[in-house]
Amino acid sequence: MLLKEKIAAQLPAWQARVKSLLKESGEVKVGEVTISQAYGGMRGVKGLVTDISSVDPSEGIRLRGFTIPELIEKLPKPAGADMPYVGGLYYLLLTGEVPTIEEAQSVEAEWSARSQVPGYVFDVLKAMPANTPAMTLFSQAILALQRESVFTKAYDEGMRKDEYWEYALEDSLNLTAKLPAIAAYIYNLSQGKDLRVSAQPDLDWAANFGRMLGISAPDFADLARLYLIIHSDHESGNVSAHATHLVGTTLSDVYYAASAGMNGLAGPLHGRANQEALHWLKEVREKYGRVPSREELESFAWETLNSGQVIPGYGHAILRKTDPRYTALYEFGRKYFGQDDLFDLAVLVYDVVPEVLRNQGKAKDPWPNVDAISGTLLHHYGVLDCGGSCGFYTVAFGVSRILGVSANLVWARALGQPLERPKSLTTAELEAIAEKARAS
Ligand code: AMX
Repeated sequence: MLLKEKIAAQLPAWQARVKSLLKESGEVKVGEVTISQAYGGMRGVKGLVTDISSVDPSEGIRLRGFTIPELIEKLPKPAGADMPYVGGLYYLLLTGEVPTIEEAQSVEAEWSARSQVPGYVFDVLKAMPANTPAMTLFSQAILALQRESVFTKAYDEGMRKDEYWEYALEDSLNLTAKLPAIAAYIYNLSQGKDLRVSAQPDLDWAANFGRMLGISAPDFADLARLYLIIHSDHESGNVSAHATHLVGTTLSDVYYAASAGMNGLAGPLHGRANQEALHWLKEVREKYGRVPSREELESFAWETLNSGQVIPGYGHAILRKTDPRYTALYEFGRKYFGQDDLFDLAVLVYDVVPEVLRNQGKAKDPWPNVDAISGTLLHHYGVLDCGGSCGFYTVAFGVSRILGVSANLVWARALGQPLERPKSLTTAELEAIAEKARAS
């Protein structure tokens, strides 16, 4: 398999690079941890490594060094499409090289060949009560598939350490290949339909996702490609990436680890913010019966803040400027949509809410993240969302995120990243450290 050959060829140089860095500079400090950081969600603690993506506070995401506009320009596209093959992005994440069209298509072909979802997975989902949250079903489906893990099977048979990554790669390919069909089944189930749609081999992974959701608008395949590219990775400290990595370090396989990551993505401060943001926009529209004036919107935003809630889709733990993923989706909507109430409202919110948040003076980042707008694009094409924790939109985010987090797992196993086990302290120990610092 092409991906395996590419990674195998790169691996000795990477292993030597990491070995020499650790040998020569292992004791060099990369930062200090303060008591605020220990108590404050470890913001800014530099304790993770990934070469797959990086997030600069002002510039936002780079995947293997490329910004989103660069990815759209450089990655190969299906004939007649405006947006690239997601298979090409996955190739880039895993190898660091921009693929040729044939290389991108080889990933798409791998996915197509591995896309059949075993019937028992659908049976598990179908057995759940009708109002089960979509993210619970998604995580359950991934966990149900765990019995297919070739990594765990090979481990049981005595696989060597230097073979771990090859089996992790097999698991990543096998799982990601099936995600569109699993997600679409969950979506259709939420609409009361027990529809098991198989992938169509002449369509790429993202176009298949659109087709399985039953969305026939021709531009939806391009939106799906863009959406599934931009949500794939956001360096390693975000909750879905970190949870996946953490679980993977125990040598739990890609299925166990990705399922854990999806449980983190389901939280309202993380991936579920995409649904929360859409609902917030719908509430605004419902209250005023139209797109409101700036003054009305400002007053609605203050009502939200004064009731102790966050404005979903705004703020970020790392970013300090508008999220480029927001910009990419905004530009897509501007290009493809005529008038669309919710999209237009999301754009007006961008004009009003940052100033409100600045005036409130709490959020370190008053700018929109990807979730402030992403729901309006899915909504535009008729992807239905039942709301709250039940909603499907976070599942769409998860389909993409597993590309990045599982690519990271492959490299974590390839570079022998060990069991993650930071040290915790008691409050009394922190007080003693503080006392000593005061005295000196
Ligand atoms: N609305 C209201 N208050 C906000 C806010 C927002 N959008 N963003 C931050 N704040 C508040 C925080 O709740 C915190 O309040 P507190 O002091 O009373 O606890 C204060 O501002 C300082 O927070 P921060 O340091 O700026 O942010 P953080 O790193 O602790 O949290 C995040 C980051 C994303 C959780 C936060 O900005 C937030 O809750 N945003 C809304 C939810 C959201 O959009 N999440 C999606 C993020 C992207 C993703 O993961 N998909």
